[in-house]
Amino acid sequence: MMPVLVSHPLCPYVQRAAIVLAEKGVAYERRDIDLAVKPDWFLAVSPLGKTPVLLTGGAAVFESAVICEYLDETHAPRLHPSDALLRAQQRSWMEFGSALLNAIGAFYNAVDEQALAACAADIHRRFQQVEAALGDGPFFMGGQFGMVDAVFGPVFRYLDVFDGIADFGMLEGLPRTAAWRTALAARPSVRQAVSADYPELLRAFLRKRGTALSQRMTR
Ligand SMILES: N[C@@H](CCC(=O)N[C@@H](CS)C(=O)NCC(=O)O)C(=O)O
Repeated sequence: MMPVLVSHPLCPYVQRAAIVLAEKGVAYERRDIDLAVKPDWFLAVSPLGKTPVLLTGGAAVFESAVICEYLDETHAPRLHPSDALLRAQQRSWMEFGSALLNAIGAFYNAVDEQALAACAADIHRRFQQVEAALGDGPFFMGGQFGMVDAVFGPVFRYLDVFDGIADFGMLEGLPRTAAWRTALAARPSVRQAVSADYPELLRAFLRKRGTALSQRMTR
């Protein structure tokens, strides 16, 4: 039976799994759920009540990093390097990508302009750390697309929508990171990880939150 990726249309963690599945050419069914009204069948397979979950081989695998690692161990081509230390570094930067997603959440939930500016500066600082860790590209570890790339494709997708609202300077003075963002945006696996209406769905989500960013969108 085809694996099922239990998903939410806006979830960046789902996108990681979708990108890895696409890089490996694995056919799968994507099943979107409403996280505001979680169905019982979903709660039965998702102990933390979160997307993504991969239903495969009669089992449910939850947590996006675990799903990605499982897919990497079971389907070619490998996205992780064979060297243990390089692999550990990739995993470290995957964690960094998760922390960056939390910082992005803090940014779009900021209640006033002062907090919004502080969050934007925090994100810029984190991208400065990325800039220092990036090699010559086009991908995180060089020529080959890897697991850190799968994590950052969804991160940069937020910036595409933020850029349409205002220039928050998140990548200011960071040319390597900007080039990496461009390379990821062109990658077919990254492009197909969301539906065509993703930008509009994200804008609608952000507009409704009643935050400083929402106010910027209605000005
Ligand atoms: N650490 C989890 C995070 C997943 C996550 O936060 N998913 C969000 C949607 S993007 C979710 O399902 N939230 C619903 C909830 O927490 O009730 C992973 O990497 O899979």
